[in-house]
Amino acid sequence: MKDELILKSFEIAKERYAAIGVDVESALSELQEIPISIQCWQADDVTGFENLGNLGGGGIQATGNYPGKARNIEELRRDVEKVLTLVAGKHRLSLHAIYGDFGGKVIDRDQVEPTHFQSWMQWAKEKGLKLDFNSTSFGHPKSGDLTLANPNGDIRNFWIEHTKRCRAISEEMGKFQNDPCIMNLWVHDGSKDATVNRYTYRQILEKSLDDIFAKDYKNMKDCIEAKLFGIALESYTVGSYDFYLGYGAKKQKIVTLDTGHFHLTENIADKISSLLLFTPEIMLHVSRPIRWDSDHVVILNDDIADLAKEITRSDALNRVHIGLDFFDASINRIGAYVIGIRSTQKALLQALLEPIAQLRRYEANGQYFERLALLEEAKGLPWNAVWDYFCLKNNVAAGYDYIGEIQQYEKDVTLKRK
Ligand code: RNT
Ligand code: ZN
Repeated sequence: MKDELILKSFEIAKERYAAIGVDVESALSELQEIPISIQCWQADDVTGFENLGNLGGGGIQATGNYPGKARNIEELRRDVEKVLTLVAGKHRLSLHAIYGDFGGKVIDRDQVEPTHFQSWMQWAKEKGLKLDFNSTSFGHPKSGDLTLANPNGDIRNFWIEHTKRCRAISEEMGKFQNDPCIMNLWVHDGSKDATVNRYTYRQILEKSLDDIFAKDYKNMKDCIEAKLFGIALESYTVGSYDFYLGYGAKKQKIVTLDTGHFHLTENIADKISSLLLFTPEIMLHVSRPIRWDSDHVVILNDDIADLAKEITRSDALNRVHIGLDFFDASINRIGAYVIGIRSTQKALLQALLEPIAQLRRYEANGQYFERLALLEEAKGLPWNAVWDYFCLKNNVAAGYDYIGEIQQYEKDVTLKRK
């Protein structure tokens, strides 16, 4: 796209927004500072680099076999570096425990240590990235249907040990990067068919969590992620939303809202303002469920637009961590990342450009026709001209210019991976 055209459109957009009381420059500087926590697992279809052989399962599944997935740490880093050249802003990378630098050795999950992530920390520092972390309960011989909620003490303790170690790793990451590492805890625990022990498993999970969280850390933050159901675990999920909301409110832990983990018509955006009142912060896993928790690439749809607006309307950008959680193995994976990250940023930009002062005046006056009319008209304001300018200013491809760059990378790099 021609710079001149972007600049011209931007000047007009700025005037249009100013007329409705919106300061475009301050929206831009806010957007510049919002980090997106990028999920490492889109690059390799959630396989990881353990030398145990990922068994899959655990209620999740990447579908598709598009060529060129990252097969090792070097390839994954290179892909992420490419992605970063196509998105503006300073971001974070979210690692799962199975992505450690195990140097060809077999390191079981109850043996993971900060040293296995040393090279990640170093690399991230060089790239200006901060790291986040996740314990990994799936894809392991001991995963089964129950991990932290397992009545079998041997299996349960194995996973408790794993999760404790993941917290210690997160603490080291946080210390190293001088910024708290956000550690997400999600376990698939549940039952395919009717269970008569709902209470028992939840009681066990609560105990396991208490044990895991017993140690206080300064450089990491804990998040707990609920889910409606997993594949082959359709009837019951131990860590349901009620469970983690209750636990989070009681123990002041961050609840992770994954946009694919609710009934499809449930409004996730509406949860923001409630959680902010009762839990310290919020972690988001932005995803796009199609008919189920399918983890499609995030696009700029109403769900994401509403979610972003609820964050800015609550003035909570500093209390909501925005992470992505999609993994589509059926399309170019670099492209998947770039679309998902940029769409999330677009939603945030739209939210930052909302003529909120005027909308609130209307509402205070009981002028509901006017409020609805402005909400509708705001959708058509030239936010996209502001977006293109944001890209230009950050020296990344504006508009659809990134398509060609990704095609080139595919030709030069990913298609050569056989
Ligand atoms: C699964 C959860 C979880 C995972 C990642 C890989 O349904 O959303 O967050 O997707 O940890
Ligand atoms: Zn998730």
